[in-house]
Amino acid sequence: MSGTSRDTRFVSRLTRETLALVMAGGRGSRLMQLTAARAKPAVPFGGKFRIIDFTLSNCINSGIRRVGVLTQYKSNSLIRPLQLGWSFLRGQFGEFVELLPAEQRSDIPSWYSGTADAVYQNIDFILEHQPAYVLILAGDHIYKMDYGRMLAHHASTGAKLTVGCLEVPIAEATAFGVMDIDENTRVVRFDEKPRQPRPMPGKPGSALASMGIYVFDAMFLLNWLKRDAGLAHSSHDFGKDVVPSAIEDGAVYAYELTDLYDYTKQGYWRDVGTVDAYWKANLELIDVTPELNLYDEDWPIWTHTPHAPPAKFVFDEPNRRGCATDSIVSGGCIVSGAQVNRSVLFSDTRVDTGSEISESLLLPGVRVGHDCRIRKAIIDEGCVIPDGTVIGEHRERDSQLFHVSDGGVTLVTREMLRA
Ligand code: ADQ
Ligand code: ADP
Repeated sequence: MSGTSRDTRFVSRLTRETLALVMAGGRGSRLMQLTAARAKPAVPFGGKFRIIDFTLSNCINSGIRRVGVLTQYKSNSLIRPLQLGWSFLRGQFGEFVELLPAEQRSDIPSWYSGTADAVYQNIDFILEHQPAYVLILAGDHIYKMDYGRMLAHHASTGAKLTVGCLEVPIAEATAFGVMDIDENTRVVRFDEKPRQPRPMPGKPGSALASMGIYVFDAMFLLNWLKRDAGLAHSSHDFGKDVVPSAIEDGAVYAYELTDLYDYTKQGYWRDVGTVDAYWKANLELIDVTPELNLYDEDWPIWTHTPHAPPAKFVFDEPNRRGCATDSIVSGGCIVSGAQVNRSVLFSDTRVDTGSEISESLLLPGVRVGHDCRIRKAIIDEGCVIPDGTVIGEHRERDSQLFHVSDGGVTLVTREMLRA
């Protein structure tokens, strides 16, 4: 037992000496019109959360309480939710979640060119806090991860840089940084988005993919950022430039994502970067025992919760039950004489008499009129769907008015309804 408590203190020291930087500036263009007006990390997810809440909750739950959020594209969409939901760390104990908008770094006139440049332009922020370790994270993935374990791995291998990774199907690996590791988990090769990804030894169907998250020794990071900034041919990106060059120093190791409660299993992780993947990851939450459990009290997902009355289901005369089955229904929703099945109703949505909703996501504030039929759709924030609308039954007609994904999910936004 004494070994265990020593290990715990060893990890808590590491997390206390860590500064996390969450990169939240990418556009996420494959989410189509969902990111026309907001950054990908600000996209609503799971009924009441936003995508970035998962990364930030991982930090807090891991005991990392010094967090900077680097924003760029549509930073306004992140400012309000972060101020409202994440200002409970007020800095009294040196704990904070702080927004770092790109435009504040006025001595460098350009916008960030790559992820390494984004961090380089915030070098003063790192120097100010003097961390021993810098944890660089992406704000646009849905996952649960104890970063303490990754830090412990970093410290025990003697790494200068540790790359978080996971096993992915080889067919999907072209979208990732793909690495080879030796028996000590040292990275011996790293290819960013390779055309022909190399399989893992003995596992022809899988590749070891970078999660795009990194633990750096702070000094090592600062040196690399300065070196990379001076290279004219560099795109100043961690995956493209910094990691592949740094492995030549021999001090780059890999840490594989494990489940929070079962070390032998890979943990839950989803890139919700496409309309289909976003739709699917939301619907998976409805499963009886979903892989991503939002009800786990040991690993709570924090968010800004708007004041809203409880959800309400109304029996509308003469004979219409208002009900939702196999669904997630958030605060402020009213389902009146309508049938909702296998769907996620985000905060403050209304569905009126005679309407039928299935396999759909109604984002915050959506209003669905009466006698609508909506199937396999994502209805964006604030849309007002007129009475009698049918979505998801005539693909050709839907694609003229809305966006229909390869997987047949219809995305509807306010702009499309206005057109
Ligand atoms: P990509 O998925 O291409 O590859 P990238 O576009 O570099 O990721 O963005 C990484 C993260 O940084 C995202 O969260 C994005 O929002 C953010 N970001 C991008 N540019 C930014 C900027 N200028 N300012 C602030 N934030 C910014 C990366 C790695 C791969 C790895 C995948 C895993 O390069 O090796 O496999 O992530 O998804
Ligand atoms: P996707 O994964 O859908 O292609 P990303 O968020 O990964 O979208 O963006 C692709 C690249 O384009 C990233 O390197 C990102 O930083 C860059 N990018 C997107 N929007 C902007 C922006 N407004 N300013 C600067 N870079 C951007």
